[in-house]
Amino acid sequence: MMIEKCGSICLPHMKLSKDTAPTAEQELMAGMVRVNHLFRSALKVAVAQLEILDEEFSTMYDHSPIHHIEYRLKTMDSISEKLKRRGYEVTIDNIYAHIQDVAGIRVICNYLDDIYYMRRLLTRTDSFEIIRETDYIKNPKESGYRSLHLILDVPIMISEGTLHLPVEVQLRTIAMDMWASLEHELRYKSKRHFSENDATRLQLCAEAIGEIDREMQNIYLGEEPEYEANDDADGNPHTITPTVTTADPHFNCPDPAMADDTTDGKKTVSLG
Ligand code: 0O2
Repeated sequence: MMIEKCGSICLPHMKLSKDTAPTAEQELMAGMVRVNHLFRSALKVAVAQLEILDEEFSTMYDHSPIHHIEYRLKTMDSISEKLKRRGYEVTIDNIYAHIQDVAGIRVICNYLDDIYYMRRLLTRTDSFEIIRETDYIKNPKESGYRSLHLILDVPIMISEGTLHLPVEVQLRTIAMDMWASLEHELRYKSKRHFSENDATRLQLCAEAIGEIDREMQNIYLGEEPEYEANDDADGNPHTITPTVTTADPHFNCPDPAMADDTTDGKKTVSLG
């Protein structure tokens, strides 16, 4: 399932006078049309590749790592707001220099391992290089947020030649996606007051979801549970006891490259 969340803008829709020199504002608007077009193109290329993989798994194999894909172009208002929030002037150069999530894709995976499997598939050829990687699964954000964020370098072919643009890919499980979407709704969209207590409860929900993700993975792989139900001292069969203690309490990473990752989970690969 594909969900595109944003429409396009184009030059003919803008009232640019042919007789007078364009104002700075008109130049900015024309530049933004180009930004929109170029990042839309990069988004299409990356999404097309993901669709190809998704189709291959659905038609050729029993299991597809992809549950569904969503994608969006950041709105110009949102780009301007982010630049200002970071202390930059709203210029076309600053968009290219400082905003790496103009084009964004969310890949919702079935199981934890699928996330790292998709990462390997996306980056094992020369097509897409990882510019920046932040692993919020190994190192969740303070809010409890979990996802693997990749900024990919995506080449597009335009009339002037090949252009390389960043595309943000957020990889997460269905459960992580449920949490992120409801947390966002509660924190920013809901009219009710968002309290410190709400934040703490959401952190606990995120931890519980992390455990559920690991257990679902173990069930799928036919592995022993990390927890087992025991009778408690009074004979009530509700106590949950850990059966496995791993060095990494968050996730047993299947990718050797990831296992060698930096301790804070943030890996930056220079474009050179
Ligand atoms: P949208 O509409 O999803 O694009 P920034 O924090 O944006 O200044 P950076 O490096 O992009 O800088 O931040 P980060 O945290 O690595 O990634 C930002 C995106 O991750 C957000 O996008 C969200 O999609 C997601 N995200 C990060 N933290 C949380 C969180 O605590 N809760 C939820 N629900 N999502 C989170 P945008 O830009 O906010 O919006």
